[in-house]
Amino acid sequence: MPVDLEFIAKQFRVYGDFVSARPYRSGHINDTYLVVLNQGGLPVSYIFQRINHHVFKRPPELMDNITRVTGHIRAKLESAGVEDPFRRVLTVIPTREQLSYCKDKGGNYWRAYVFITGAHTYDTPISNEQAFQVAYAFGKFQEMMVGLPGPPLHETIPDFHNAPVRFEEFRHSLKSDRYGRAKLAGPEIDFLTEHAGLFDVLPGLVKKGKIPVRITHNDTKVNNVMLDDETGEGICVIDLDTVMPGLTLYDFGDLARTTLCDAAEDERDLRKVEINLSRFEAILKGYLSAAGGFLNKTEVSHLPTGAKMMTLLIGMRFLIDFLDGDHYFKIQREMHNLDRCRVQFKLVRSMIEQETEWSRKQR
Ligand code: ADP
Ligand code: GN1
Ligand code: MG
Repeated sequence: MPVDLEFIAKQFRVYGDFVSARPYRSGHINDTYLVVLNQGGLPVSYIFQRINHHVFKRPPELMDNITRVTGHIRAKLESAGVEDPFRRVLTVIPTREQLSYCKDKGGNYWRAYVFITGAHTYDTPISNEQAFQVAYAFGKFQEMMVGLPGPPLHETIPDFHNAPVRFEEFRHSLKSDRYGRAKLAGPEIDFLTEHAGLFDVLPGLVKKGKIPVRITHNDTKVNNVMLDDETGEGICVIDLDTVMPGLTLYDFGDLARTTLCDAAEDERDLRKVEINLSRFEAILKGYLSAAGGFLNKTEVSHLPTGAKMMTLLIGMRFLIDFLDGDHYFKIQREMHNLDRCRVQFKLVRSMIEQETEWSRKQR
């Protein structure tokens, strides 16, 4: 069904005549559009997103989380006297009925955000400084979540980073092999099986009370921080669908996965997939200078475990989707999910090789 963004836009409290709408830098799950309205001769941009309700089964709960989280950050920015709070936190635009989302005739859920001007996201960092900025922004975000008042946030995807549960999913997919694809992924299946012990480390530490469950972002890809075009500063953490209870090490891990190497997540030339030691130093510095004040000792000493575990986990999720016939992550070509999986597993290998050096940097 074609998307009628002019109609969708009318449901929200935005003013002006509809000018245009186009798909805008979408990730693997939701659909993002840039909508332009004419406000008294001035073109004004907005971000509209269709929430994937097959993945996020309860969009109203998800939007409740986002409203609370963004409201909390905004209050903090305002009380600190920050000049441009509209660029430093997502602003949810309400509908005419004062809801944070609307539902279209096809049963799709939509939301609208103020467009953050003068800043961009990058799919891979182009410098250590950018990596530092992204790490710092996610660290600050976690720090701000420490004092979030009210009841626990909704779990928007149950067991999202529960690696042992995900590993069971993998075993199930492998066993049923519905698309006959397991034969194409022999080395990846072996690699995962060999390294699956990594998945038990963090749950073990939680059980022993050594690391706490906190409120975390859970999708800390490098392209989920907007960097200011002029200063390069990481000004706004976006993509808040998975903000919920989690481990800080998940966030550091996904941050490491997407910043330590300049190759794309789906790079086919695996020779390009090597992690960069000076990047590790940059994210360590950025993350700890923001989050070091509240993390406990075990969290800090297990940052490398977080990096390996999350990279292996995301690689496994790509592999599961490949085995299951590519129904979860959007793909642009055949074997896309297997290519993505290969990159993640190569990253894990490279992380293991560099671990001794990492520990030196951590001291
Ligand atoms: P996805 O879940 O698909 O990754 P995001 O929420 O990260 O969706 O948005 C996709 C891209 O759209 C981002 O990487 C960013 O470049 C851009 N974007 C998202 N929200 C805004 C905003 N409020 N202002 C400007 N650009 C935005
Ligand atoms: C998905 O939507 P996007 O592209 O930001 C996925 C993340 C994965 C990521 C891998 C809800 O994120 O968990 O780490 O792809 N989001 C969901 O690139 O599954
Ligand atoms: Mg994103």
